[in-house]
Order: sequence, then C-alpha cells, then structure tokens
Amino acid sequence: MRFSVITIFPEYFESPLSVGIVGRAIDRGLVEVDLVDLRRYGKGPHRQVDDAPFGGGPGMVMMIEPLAAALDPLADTHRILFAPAGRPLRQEMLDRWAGMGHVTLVCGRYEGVDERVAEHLIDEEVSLGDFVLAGGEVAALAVIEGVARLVPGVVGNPESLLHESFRRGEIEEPHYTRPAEFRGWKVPDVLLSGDHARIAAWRAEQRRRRTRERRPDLVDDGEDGGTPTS
Ligand code: JF5
Repeated sequence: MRFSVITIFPEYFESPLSVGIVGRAIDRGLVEVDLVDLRRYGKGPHRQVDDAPFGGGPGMVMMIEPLAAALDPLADTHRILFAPAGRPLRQEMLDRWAGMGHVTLVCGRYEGVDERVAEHLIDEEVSLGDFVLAGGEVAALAVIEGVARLVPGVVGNPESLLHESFRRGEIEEPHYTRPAEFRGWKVPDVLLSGDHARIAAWRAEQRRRRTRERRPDLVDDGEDGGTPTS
C-alpha cells in the first residue's frame, strides 16, 4: 500500500510514521509513504503556495498552480483532499481505499484551497469531523493509520478486524482487566462468573445501551435509518 502525501510540513509526519503499527509496517515494506513538500512547487523565490482570496475577506487561500504541479504526476492515483467541508470520514472509506494500492492525501492549510483544485484535481473531499484544524496533516495521519492496519500482514490477528464494533454499526462494550477491585470500584460480577453465554448476552446489551445513549445517529430506528458504518 502506497500513500503520497502533499503537505507544506513533511517533517510533521516523521515521528508518527516511525512508531507503532504504522512504523513497523513501513519497516517491513508493507506500507510506503512518499512525502511531497508542496513548497518545492511554490511560486517565485519565496516558494509561495498561498494568496489573498478573490472577493476579499480574511486569511489566505492555497493557490492552484503549486497543487496542480504536485498532483499532475499523481493523476493515476485516488486523490483525497482533507478539509472541514468534506464528507465525514467513515470506516467504509478506509476499507475502500485499502483496496486501491496507491492513494494521494492532500493536506489543506490556511483558510481553504482554491475551489478549482477540488473540482478538477481531486477525487474525494473528506473531513475528520465537525471541527476545524490548522491543517489536514492530522487527518492524513488518521487515514494512513486506519488504512495501514487493513493491509494484509500489518495486524497480527486479522480476525480482530472482523469483530470491530463499527462493522456492526455499534460502539464497543466496556472492557476490564485485573485487579477485580480498585479503590472500591468493582468489575461487573458477570465478567467473573465464567458463564460464557451470560457474558456474551451482557456484552451485547452494553453495546446496544451505549450506542443508543452516545451515538443515536447509528441506531437504525430514526428518520434516516441510521448511518451505515462499513
Ligand atoms: C483545513 C482548509 C484544510 O480543518 C481541517 C479538517 C477538519 N476535519 N478534517 C480536516 O483541515 C484543515 C482547513 C482549511 C483546508
């Protein structure tokens, strides 16, 4: 699996890509990340990549020329732009991108990106959620990590991928480990009972309750039938 990342901060990615599951996947050659420094394609002696918005207003807009120059050699890849106005990221997208072999991640910065980039040079505009970041770099890292763990051989036990709660449209039940009591806070008795049928029923009930309480948008009895998660 190959990721090309277009960013004005390639150094931002160094530590996150060197540790944990992703770091090991890169070391083993299962995942490759090519960092493309957008400034390389910047305009003039200052390598300018942003300019004032037409029509006025605050902030700066990322210019189309540097982005086009960086994206043209990647025209045969699936190109994703991160921005708050994109479609919300979901597990189904990560599943789909994991099957693509090579995706390009474009990290927006400043107030926005010239709309002609999204319109002509990008396949999908994606958001991490309803909040604003300083740039798309965190979103790119989230996608690299979420996709990398789906690449065959990256995660030790691939069985665990199938049992993920998001694939069932629910959130997870609570987990506990030793000690059975800490500061008087007890682990639910049922988990110590050894009765596997009762444990499974309790966990299923916990998932239903927590989903209803915390994520009513996932529950399949609303107006819109719930948000599919995979
Ligand atoms: C960004 C223009 C990109 O704020 C974000 C973001 C939020 N969710 N997903 C991405 O990206 C930074 C800001 C303005 C383009």
